[in-house]
Order: sequence, then structure tokens, then C-alpha cells
Amino acid sequence: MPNFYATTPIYYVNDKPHIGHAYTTVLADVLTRYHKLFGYDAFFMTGVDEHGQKVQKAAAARGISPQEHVDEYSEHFRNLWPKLNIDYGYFIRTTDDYHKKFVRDSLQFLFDKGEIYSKEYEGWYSVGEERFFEESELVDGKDPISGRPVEWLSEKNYFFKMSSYQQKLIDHINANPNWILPDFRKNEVLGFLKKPLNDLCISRPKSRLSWGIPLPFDEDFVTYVWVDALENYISGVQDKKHKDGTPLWPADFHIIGKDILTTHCIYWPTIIMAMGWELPKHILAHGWWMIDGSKMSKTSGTGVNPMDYVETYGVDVFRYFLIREMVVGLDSTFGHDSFVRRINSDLANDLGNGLNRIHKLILTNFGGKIPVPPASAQSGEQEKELLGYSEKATQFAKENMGEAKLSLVVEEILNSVRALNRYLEMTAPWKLAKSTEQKDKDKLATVLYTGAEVLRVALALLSPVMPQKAEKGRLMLGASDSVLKGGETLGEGEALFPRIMEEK
Ligand code: ME8
Repeated sequence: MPNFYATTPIYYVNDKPHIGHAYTTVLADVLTRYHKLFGYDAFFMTGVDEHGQKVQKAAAARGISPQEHVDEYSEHFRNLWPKLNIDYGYFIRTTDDYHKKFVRDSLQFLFDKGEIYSKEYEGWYSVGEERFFEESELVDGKDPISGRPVEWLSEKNYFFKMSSYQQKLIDHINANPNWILPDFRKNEVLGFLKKPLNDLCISRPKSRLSWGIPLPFDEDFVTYVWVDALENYISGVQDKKHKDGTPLWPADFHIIGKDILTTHCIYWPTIIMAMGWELPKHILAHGWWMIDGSKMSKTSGTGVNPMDYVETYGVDVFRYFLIREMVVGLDSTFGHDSFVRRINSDLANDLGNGLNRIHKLILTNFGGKIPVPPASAQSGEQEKELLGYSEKATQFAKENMGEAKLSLVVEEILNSVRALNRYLEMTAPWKLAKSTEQKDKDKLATVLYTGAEVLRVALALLSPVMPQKAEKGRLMLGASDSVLKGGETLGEGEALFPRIMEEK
């Protein structure tokens, strides 16, 4: 059995989760479920990033200790995931003792190996991003990422010799063209690596920031939150194994948003190289959900609460929208109208209609048992063509889930459903049902059998995206897990995908 281990970023607990966090976690869940569907021992880890300035500030603003704050806020994330039908393998918190020990041990190792040195450092510091910027990196004198003001700071700090791994990193990227996905993000990283790489400041003086993991070799400093956070991907699974006994690390996929490309494609791999660990196999950076031209987030006031959509329209429909609408890699706009349009056209019209028609026709014409197709059905050109769509979708899903082209996978599946609806229009089983001729009766059995089989495959292929709805659909169609034989008894009919009637 092949193995699969994916990760999501661990989210800052300075605020409650919003749709961006929901998206990445749903994506990891869907990708993991696709691997399970195709026979992998698949596992994914998510969790929360609990140290650093943002969290310390959030706690101070609430007048409570950072530990009290993170204990409470980590639950907002942990409690959301089951509501989004997310089946993670492990949830990591960076304030857990085993993680802190892992980070301290690794830093001591790097220090002893001569990879870390201290020096007096001066530079422009952004509180929002928790990092120093070069003068040349500032935009209009401000933090180039958040656009917020920066302050001039001078202090002693510890540095990791990141620069000495620059060439090794470039060589790795060139030798493994699929390492960073999509391709244009790889080029962005290579572009960044054309300039000389600086060493990485890995400490914060406790006088300025106390909420962090103390450096093992100098307790007056805490670890820079990114170094602490990135190591979660290994610390969280150090004692876990795949069923065949192999360790989970190295991860197959780090799934991240494009905002944290540099930390994952430069900081993290150079730390790994210095530690002598194995590199992750792929880093997949998706785009942003935007609203009114800005990135959705809590701080920019453009957060959409995913639970509002889940409560109103149901979790599976919400997951479907996220996966179908965003082309992995590119930005997408979250709009209520596009949500309604997408659900009504793909799910209510195409899939829902196809399913209800087939279910009803089998119920009224074959007493609720899927008809056994007559021998002539094997050779029908129309049927071969239609079943070809199902085969294509299955093949496409197997080949493309690896690069997480999930919007395209879903579109291929829906293509098979649309082909089915066209086939129904052409063969008009409701007319065949009225005929007394044997050849029409045979054709009716063929049409309804073939239609049920196409839907069975489509629902199985959609099960990673919509686990509950797909299961209900499977039961409606006789609960078969393999090619229909005919004779399976249908389950109760149900309108699985009601049309959203709202007009704006
Ligand atoms: O960066 N669209 O945490 P974070 C899509 N703790 N995805 C979005 C998004 C949007 N508008 N907004 C956020 C951190 N995300 C660090 C990570 S990992 C070792 C440490 C998602 O809470 C996306 O996955 O700011 C992005 O990379 C992540 O949330 C950032 O979450």
C-alpha cells in the first residue's frame, strides 16, 4: 500500500478561523481522502501556531496570559474542523512540551555544529510580520507585505547560516522541477534566490518578546516563531508510523497559501539541510480567496465566517464550492452570487437532476431494482461513449490528484454527469417506458442501468469532496461499491441537492 502524508500550515491563534484557513484545511482533507480512495495509507496533520508576537499581543489586548489565550483560541480551530467534515490524523499545538523539546534539541544541535552565531543587528522591524526588512525591501518606507509602518531596531541576536545553503537549495529546485507547485511559484522562488541570501535571525530578546521557546544555549532569548512553527511538521509525527511501519516524515505535500512561500521554500529547507533531515517531497502553494479585490482575512475586516455558509447551505455543498471554484495556485473571488450559481448549476441541475431522474424511473418501471442490462447493451455505441466519460474521470482523478488539480478533477466528474443528462434527453426513457415493444423495453433497461452506473462512479469520485452527500447518493442507488450487476435494490429517494431559491 503506498503512503501519503500531507500537512496544512499551523494557523496563528491571534484570531478566530476564517474562510482562508477553512479552505487550506478542506483542500488537505480532500487530497488525503482522494489518496485513501485510490488505495493509499493517507494521513494529514493540521494544528495551531501559538507563540510569537501576534499571539502575545492578542492575549495582552484581552488582558489575559498568552497561555490562557491559546488554550481558548486553539479550540476555535479544533472545534471547527469536525463541522467542516475534516478528518485530520493529528492536531498539533506548538505549546505542547514534546514540540518545545524538539525545537530546543534541534537548535542545540545546530549551535553545536557551528550553524548558529550571534551578532549585533540593526534593521527595519515589522511587528505585523515579526521580521526585519532590508532598506531596499521596504515599499514607501513601509513593510512590503502588510503595508504597515516599520521601526528601526538595534539588538543582539542569533543567526542561522542560511546563506551557506543557497546553492544547494537552487540545485535541489532545479533537479526536482515538481518540488514547488505550481510551476510559476517555483520560478518566483528561483527568482528570489538570484540575489544573495542573508542569514536568518532565529532569536528574539526576551526583553521584547517573552512568549516563545527559550533558546537552549541562551535563555535571555526566545526562538523566532517561524523556526519554532516550521519544525511542527516533523515534531508532530516523530512517534507516528504508516501502517507498513515506515515513518511519516518526509511529508509528501506541504499545502500552504502563497503568503508563506518564502518561509516554506527557503527557511525550512535550509534548516532541514543543516539538520541533515530529509526534505519534503512537494510544497504546494495555493492562491488567496479575495473579496472586493482584497485578501480575505479577519484583520482586514473581510473575513467570511465559513460557518454561516455551512449552517445555511450544508457542509458538503460548501466544500464543493471551495474545491470546484478555486484553481489551485490562482486567486479566486468569494462571492455570494457565484456560490449560488455554482451550486444551482452543478449540483441542483446536473447531478441532482440526473440522480432523481434515474432513481424515479427505476422505481416506477423496475420495482425499485436496478435493471439487469440485456446482452445487446454491451455493444451499444451510445452506452460505450457514455461509460467512456466515467472511465476518463476516474483516470483523470488518479493522475491529477497528485498535483492537486482538484477543480479540474471535479469538472471531469461533472462532465460525465452532463453526458448522462444529454444521453437521457436523446434516449428519452420516459417515452420508452410507454412502449410495449420488446426492443424499447430492452433499451429502457439499458438506459437506466447505464445511467445508474455512471452516477455510481461519479458519486464515488465525488466522495472525497462531499462525503455525506455521496454516501446518501450511493445508498439511493443500491449501495454498491463495485460495477453494478443489476438487481441491486434502490434506497429511499431524496432531493440531495435542492436548488437555492434566493434572488439577490
Ligand atoms: O501564516 N485565502 O498562519 P496564518 C486562502 N502561523 N488561504 C488563506 C487566506 C486567504 N484569503 N488567508 C489565510 C501563518 N489563508 C503561520 C503559518 S506554518 C509552519 C505557520 C490560509 O493563520 C493559507 O493557507 O496567517 C495561509 O498560508 C494560511 O492560512 C496562513 O495562516
